[in-house]
Amino acid sequence: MIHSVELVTAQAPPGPTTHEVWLGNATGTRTLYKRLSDVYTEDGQTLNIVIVPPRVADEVLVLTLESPCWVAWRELRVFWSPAANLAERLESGLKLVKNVSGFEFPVQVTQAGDGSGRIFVVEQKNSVLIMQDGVIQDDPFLDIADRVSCCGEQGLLNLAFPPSFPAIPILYVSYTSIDGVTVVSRFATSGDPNKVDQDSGEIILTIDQPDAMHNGGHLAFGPQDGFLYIGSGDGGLWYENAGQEPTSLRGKILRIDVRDPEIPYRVPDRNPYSQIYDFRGEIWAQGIRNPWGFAFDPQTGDLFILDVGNSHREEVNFQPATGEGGENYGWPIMEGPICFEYWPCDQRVVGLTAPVAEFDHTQGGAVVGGAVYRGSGSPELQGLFLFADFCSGRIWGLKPPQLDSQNVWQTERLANASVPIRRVGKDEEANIYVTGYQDGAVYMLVEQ
Ligand SMILES: [Ca+2]
Repeated sequence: MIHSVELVTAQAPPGPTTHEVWLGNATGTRTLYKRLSDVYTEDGQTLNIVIVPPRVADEVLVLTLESPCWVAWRELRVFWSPAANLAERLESGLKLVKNVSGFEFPVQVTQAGDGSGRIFVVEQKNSVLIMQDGVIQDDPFLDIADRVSCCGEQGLLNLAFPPSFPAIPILYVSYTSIDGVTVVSRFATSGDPNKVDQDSGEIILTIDQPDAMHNGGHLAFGPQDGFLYIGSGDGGLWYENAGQEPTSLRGKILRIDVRDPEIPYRVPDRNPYSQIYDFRGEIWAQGIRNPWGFAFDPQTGDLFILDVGNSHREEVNFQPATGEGGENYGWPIMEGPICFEYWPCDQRVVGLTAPVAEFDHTQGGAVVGGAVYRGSGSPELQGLFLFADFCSGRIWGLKPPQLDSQNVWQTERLANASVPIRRVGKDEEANIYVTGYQDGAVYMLVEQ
């Protein structure tokens, strides 16, 4: 229950300003609470807004409409008292239960598909830990502190086990090198299946990064083709055009064949640009900004790609399993359905693939994920793509049209975490887990 909000202004020069305060009601809609018109404000001043009567709200949005030159907020203080658990107000019938805590900046939860029951948790700084029967094992599975730079958006970012694991005991990781370069490397397990041979690391692909932002880094093997898919961010320089640049590996989804251990990788013949001059053959799809996750439906082979937006829209993109690659998801020409203000947008009718779901920043600030639910415990989740918002901890399910009575894409909020969520993943039994980035916990999504 929110009962007051204080705004400490940063402003130059002093003068009249106009603001609106909007409140979210925890069911996905927000309403205008108050408009403050032509109030005289100056730098350092505190505006006090009393909410009478107090309201249940899960977000406060302050919209500044007029100012002499610029206004920002040194602080936004929200005063509240506990209300009923907001998560219980959702109709999904799901909740998050803390499974294990004690991780440091966990950025991925995954499994090897080898029947061992192990859950692998990637810590952003440099290591991968094993969770077995709800207990974190003392010895790390992998620790490559000697070659990883962290943190922010950099670090040890992802781990993927190919379909041939463990018959061929090779696995793949992506990380930011000491020099700030994105690296995809393969490692072998040692004689101990719970331990990677630290010296076996072999770099197979590097992507230069001009900036510390937008590294992407997600890895996954296609369930039908066995190829390694790599999510590559655009590098973080808004004035570049990496997402649309055919000779750049940044701002793309890449697809490579890593099955021959004698070579780093091979470009599959059927990649859309493998035979086209001036295109990098590794490119599977382009027009991506910062894919903080993508996931295949293990049953259909369909691919869901998340893309973190700039200042307007968060996206979920979709490629059916029958697709042949070459999609252009728009960035930086478009941000979701909106023309990006810094690039000419007259191409928008030509060849761009729009997201199947998108959110403004009152709903979510950075989409992360994800996993397609194919478990047996929750029939209502069957075939849904589950993903989350890093900033608010909201977790959504995206239902494809063929599962919807109105034959349209539907998004439903399934649960609210109380902490930022950095990844959605699953174990071998297809149970869904999320990683709490700040509290270092792994949570399981369960029926109420
Ligand atoms: Ca897009």
